[in-house]
Amino acid sequence: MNRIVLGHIKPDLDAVVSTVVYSQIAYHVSYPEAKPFLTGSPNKETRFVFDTINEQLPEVLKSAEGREVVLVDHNEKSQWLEGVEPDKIMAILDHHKVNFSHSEPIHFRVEPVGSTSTILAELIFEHAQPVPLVAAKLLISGIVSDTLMFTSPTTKSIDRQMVDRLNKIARIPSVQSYANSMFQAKSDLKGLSMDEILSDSKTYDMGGNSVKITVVETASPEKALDRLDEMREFLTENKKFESFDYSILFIVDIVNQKSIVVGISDREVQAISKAYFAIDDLGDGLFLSPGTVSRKKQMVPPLQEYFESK
Ligand SMILES: [Mn+2]
Repeated sequence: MNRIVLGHIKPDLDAVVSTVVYSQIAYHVSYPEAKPFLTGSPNKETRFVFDTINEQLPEVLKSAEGREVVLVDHNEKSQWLEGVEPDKIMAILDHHKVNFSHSEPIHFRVEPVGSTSTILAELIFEHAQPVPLVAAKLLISGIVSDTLMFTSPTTKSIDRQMVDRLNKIARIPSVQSYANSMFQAKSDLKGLSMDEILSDSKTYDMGGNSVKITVVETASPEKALDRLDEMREFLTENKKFESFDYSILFIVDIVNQKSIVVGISDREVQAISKAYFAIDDLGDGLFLSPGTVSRKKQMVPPLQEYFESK
């Protein structure tokens, strides 16, 4: 088959799960069939889940050139794999802000829910299709990962409902302790390069400034803080090299629901201290932001507002 299904670049677990499950169910839910590929190397959480479930990961694809594509867990061009062509996009399933237009009607389903895995689960149930055991386990993993076990403010009640329904098939004895092991796997930074540790970044235009927001989600912030100097150095070099105006790092403690915000130079420190309300200055360019876990809902809006009113 020439048609492929892809997640966003720097794929997270939800993106990978969505491509795999999509390829298994597309035909049964009247979507275009497609073969799954990875858009980059999988993170430790993703490896843990696929190892635990004993499912093979798709191969990494370097370019989508010449292929018809289905996009899952993203729609914006900045997130596409190299070589994706707009008029070869056949379908999109996503839960992010829409920044996409197309000259032809395509399969397009975007919902404000906690994960793309949630939407895939809905699709299967709507079509009254049986859920394969592996798909049920993968989808639970994707939902739990993106919603941080339902603690992220992006969580909707449908996310919990889908996990409950899927677990009638998957029969994971305790989804909470399964989630804890996923988060532990994600927090293990041993043997990872800075490029890998800091791979979860997105760049925004904020009042004419290019602002890069990098997120490290961890169940053990101390492991991340051990490598703080390296992180600062990497982000400083990266900012120079890619000429961003600002580069801000959030080390998110997903167990205790708080972030340590890292300013890599004076201008970032100033922006952080002015943009965020109720933030504790810990000194040395570090700030504590209680309750902050979601880039989309909590990190971006205050900064956006700050830069636009500046
Ligand atoms: Mn997602």
